[in-house]
Amino acid sequence: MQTQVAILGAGPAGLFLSHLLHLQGIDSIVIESRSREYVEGRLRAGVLEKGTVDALVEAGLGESLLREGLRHKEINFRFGGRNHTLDLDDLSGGRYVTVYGQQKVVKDIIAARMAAQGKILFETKAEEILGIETANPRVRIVTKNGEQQEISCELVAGCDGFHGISRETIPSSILKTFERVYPFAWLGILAEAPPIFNCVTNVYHEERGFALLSMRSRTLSRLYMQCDPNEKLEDWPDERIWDELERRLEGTEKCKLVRGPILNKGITPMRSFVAEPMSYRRLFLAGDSAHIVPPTGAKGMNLAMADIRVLAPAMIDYFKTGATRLLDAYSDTCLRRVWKVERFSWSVTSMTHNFPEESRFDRRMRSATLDYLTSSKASGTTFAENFVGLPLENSEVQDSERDPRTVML
Ligand code: RFL
Ligand code: PHB
Repeated sequence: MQTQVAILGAGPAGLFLSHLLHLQGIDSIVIESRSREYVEGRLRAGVLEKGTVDALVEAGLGESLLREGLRHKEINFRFGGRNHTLDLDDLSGGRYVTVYGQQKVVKDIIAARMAAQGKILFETKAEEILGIETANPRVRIVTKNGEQQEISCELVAGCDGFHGISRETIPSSILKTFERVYPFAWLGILAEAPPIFNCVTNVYHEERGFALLSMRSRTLSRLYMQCDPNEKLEDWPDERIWDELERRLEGTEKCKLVRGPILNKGITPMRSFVAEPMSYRRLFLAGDSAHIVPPTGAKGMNLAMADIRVLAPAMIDYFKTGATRLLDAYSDTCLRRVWKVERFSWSVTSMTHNFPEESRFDRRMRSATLDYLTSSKASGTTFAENFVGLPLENSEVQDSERDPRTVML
């Protein structure tokens, strides 16, 4: 098989890239180890930055998103047993976030790719990327029938998530990784129960720790709380989950969760991770293959889409003009913003989660930080600017600052 761009992974990053390339007449093949049903059903992110929504709409993918997405102009913090609301609209100059499930974004893009006869090879695993230092790299794949094949291409996009194979294709003498693993995980549920607040609510309880109340619709709640990373789902029968969520919500300002059937449960470990550089010769990493953020700031998918908003124009420029300037700058351009988003996600996590072996003093500091955040316009503005999404513009790196290891050939 032959194509212009081989894309590993049919998550939001890989799918969006293949769609944007197609709009400019550039051919790609997406290789995805899982089935279409699995990818479309995978429950994950839910909060989209305005820049992500605008990019999807501009690419003709906004029909359901604009109809079903819930616009949130506020965010709640509940601590000390009371709710405090940040007015994102006011603090960010009229910007907001949209609640729309990641699996719906994935479904929308797959539908558009299928309608355009796009090539997505489901249940096909990318095993190895070969010849990345030559003008014609190849991806060795194994189909669901166990058949081995090769895809030859001009460029490779590594959108295969944190556990994919792309990142390791970069020689170990060049690849640098930065990581922090947190001493807690998130237990997340999707429940058939109306949300009790009309915006995303971060809860901090000095003894019990973090909880998050979000939603997918007016009748579906998406709820999370910090738990021990070694706990298993079997340790958490439904009643225990509801009871624990309620404890974290207790306070002077009363609120009562509406309990309903739990449709989905999962435990997610929490880490911060960045790989540098994000490109090597003809390989370009995007999304979770290059960086992971803890989900507290709701940034992972947005960061993946932001990479593609830089990568797609760079690839298009290369195929249309032969110029490699934008591709050569890709890694540095993205990393500058990636580190700022890492900082935000790490700081919101630290501000709202209890860590083992900390003192009562440390926990009071956390409550004081939240109090400052929700009572100071300066602090609220900083949060809002990051939460609605930092801009992409002005981040292009000058030639003299560029990492020479990322240059294509
Ligand atoms: P994905 O979505 O992991 O897709 C990678 C795809 O690559 C496939 N793959 C391979 N295919 C072929 N051959 C191989 N060798 C392969 N190896 C892997 C995989 O099957 C998969 O389909 O990465 P992508 O596209 O970079 O997208 C990243 C996002 O999925 C992720 O960052 C977000 O879900 C993170 N996240 C959130 N992000 C937000 O922006 N807002 C949120 O509100 C938000 N909430 C969350 C989240 C993630 C969570 N979990 C479960 C980690 C909440 C949670 C609980
Ligand atoms: C979600 O709705 O899934 C969600 C909301 C806020 C977060 C993370 C996830 O920080």
